[in-house]
Amino acid sequence: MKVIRSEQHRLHFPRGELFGGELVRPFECPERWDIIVDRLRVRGYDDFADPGELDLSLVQRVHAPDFIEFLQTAWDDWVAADYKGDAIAMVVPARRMRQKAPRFIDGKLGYYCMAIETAITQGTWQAARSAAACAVTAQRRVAEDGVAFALCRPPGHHAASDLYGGYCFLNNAAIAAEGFIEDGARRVAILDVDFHHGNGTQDIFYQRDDVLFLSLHGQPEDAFPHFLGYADETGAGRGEGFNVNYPMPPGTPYAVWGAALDDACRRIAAYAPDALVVSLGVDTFENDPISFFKLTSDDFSRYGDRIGRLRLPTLFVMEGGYAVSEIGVNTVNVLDAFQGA
Ligand code: Q9C
Ligand code: ZN
Repeated sequence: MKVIRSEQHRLHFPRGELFGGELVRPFECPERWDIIVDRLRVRGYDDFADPGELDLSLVQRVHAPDFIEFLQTAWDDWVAADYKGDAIAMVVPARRMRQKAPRFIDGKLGYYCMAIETAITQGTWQAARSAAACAVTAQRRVAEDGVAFALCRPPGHHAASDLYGGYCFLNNAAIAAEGFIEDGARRVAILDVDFHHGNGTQDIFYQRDDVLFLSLHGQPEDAFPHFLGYADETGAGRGEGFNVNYPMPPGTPYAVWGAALDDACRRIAAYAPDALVVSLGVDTFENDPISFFKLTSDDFSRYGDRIGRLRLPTLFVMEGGYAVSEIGVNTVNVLDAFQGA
């Protein structure tokens, strides 16, 4: 299986993440990427490549022009305001306030932000671009090989057309789905197995019937992103019935999670997509520091096999996973079992 990854991910690593009222070392750290690469090599993956130049027209199909412009200029605006730290949103357009992008950077950050733990730094835009380029380059590879892995960092599934946050800036999986459609796919399914609800991906495709979105995640009553991901969110307009959420409670074991995955896989098979994008977050792991499901490392093999038995052209896109020492084993267990299915 071809692995597309970029060293440019290192350009994004904020000094701190706002967590529990403290600035802590970000959970979404560069070592995540290193440990996945190490494990891939141990398991015999040797076909690594850099991404090609990012096709901005695909990014523009997913993200609003003013949002792309914001991501490109936010750091320079922040520095021009003479701030010394990383760029963090503080004031957001809450209920009954005007939803209008202001001129000053503090206001812009809040306008485009869905969760303020996520800081923007000097290299954030370049790193986000490289992750999206990985997704698109890997997507093009699926036509030849039937499968590919985009080792994206930063992740993408919380990013909506005009929102960043939850460690995400550009929605890598959504951009890749648009790549499949540009290459002739009539239907694409996106299966989001990250612990967190893929609010950005859901929102981007909510009104569409050519992209089926399914997400297994911690229920919004208890889990980030808190304000989307309920089971009654089923799509709108032509998209009605093409959005499927599986919210699950704290302590969910594989017996329950795997049954939800099986239901999702049956729906995907019935939809008969031309391609499948898997938003692969491994923060469902029992020892993840910020999540509450109870999957074991062996369970990642179990579900990799289930996805493999769909026999679909499949793109894996890396999302979350914060138990850093086990992130490699858990991620590669999915890929190995997929290939062995
Ligand atoms: N107490 C991804 O996995 N903070 N993003 C959660 C929990 C944000 C996760 C705080 C988590 C974002 C791609
Ligand atoms: Zn996650």
